[in-house]
Amino acid sequence: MMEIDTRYMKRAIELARHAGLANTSPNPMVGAVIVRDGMIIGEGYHRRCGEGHAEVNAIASVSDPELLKDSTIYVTLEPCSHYGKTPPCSQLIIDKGIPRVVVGSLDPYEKVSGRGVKMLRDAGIEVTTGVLEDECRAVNPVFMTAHSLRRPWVTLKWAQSADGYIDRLRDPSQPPAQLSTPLTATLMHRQRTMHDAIMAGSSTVISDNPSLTPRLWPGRNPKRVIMSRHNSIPADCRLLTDGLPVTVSRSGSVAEELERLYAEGTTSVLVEGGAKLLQSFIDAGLWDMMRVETSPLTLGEGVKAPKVDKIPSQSLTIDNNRIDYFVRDGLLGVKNL
Ligand code: AOF
Ligand code: ZN
Repeated sequence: MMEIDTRYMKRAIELARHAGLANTSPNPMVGAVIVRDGMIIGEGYHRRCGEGHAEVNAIASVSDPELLKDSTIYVTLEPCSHYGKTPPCSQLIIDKGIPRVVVGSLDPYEKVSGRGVKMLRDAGIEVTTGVLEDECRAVNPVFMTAHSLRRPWVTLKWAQSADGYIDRLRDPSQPPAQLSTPLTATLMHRQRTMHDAIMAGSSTVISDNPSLTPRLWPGRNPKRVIMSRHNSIPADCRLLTDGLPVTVSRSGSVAEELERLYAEGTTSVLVEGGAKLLQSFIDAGLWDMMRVETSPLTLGEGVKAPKVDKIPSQSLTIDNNRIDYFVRDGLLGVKNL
């Protein structure tokens, strides 16, 4: 049985990944497969936040509902037990008379967290848990991290010169030093679409006048957050005048701001600078991934890049820029980011 369960769970994981994080977030990517008599009779995955869960789509794909009464459903994540944007999948499984459920990983989200499995078992359904558990968790490092630590996943991102500066010394009338390339900038915009929120400090807003939108990549606009405890932001800056939502936060510490963001349902935040704000996340140990892009250009003097202890990174080179990905110690599923 074990080997067979593993085979179908692998397929469910494949389906889960079809969706793409930018489409499902803040929800997880989830896949489901329905098997009867050694044959797959239904498949589905969660396509987009707010739409049907994986189980709903898999069940809907089965040609004859009678077949469900003698089938097994494989799901990468514990079926939900709560009324969220959609009704509980565990209830649907019970109503459809599916006699066996195989679950990859439990759901750390507090409204579900074990209750889905309990609801199924209480209804007399045979439930097997923990099949390819690590692989299933690794599909959703952001969702798993956010709900286990009860704070959003934090990505820190900056570009620096070969001699370690993120910008030259200049006044706001001059443009920022151009350290990324057109291609790496486009990829950064893709990263933006994969986060629920983008954050910058007030000094960066004053000096760079950024938009913080993913305009070079199709997809959603994440929430925009400016950390501004002391400074006032120029009323005519892009963030305040482009008509898109923006929050100016007066939180006293980055931990306090993460708490506020998690409470409003934000599961990931991309921190784009400046150096002081990035350093405060590093010093507090509140980060999961850092993406550091190093250009071959030298600036000679300027604003120093944040300091990172020597930890291993995975690197790649695009154009002539090296991009290092640092990952928090103990983080799960990182190879899949
Ligand atoms: C999903 N897709 O396939 C599964 C999920 O607000 P709702 O109703 O969409 O519920 C979202 C929660 O449901 C999510 O945080 C997770 O705990 C659970 N399972 N979610 O988006 C799915 N199975
Ligand atoms: Zn569900």
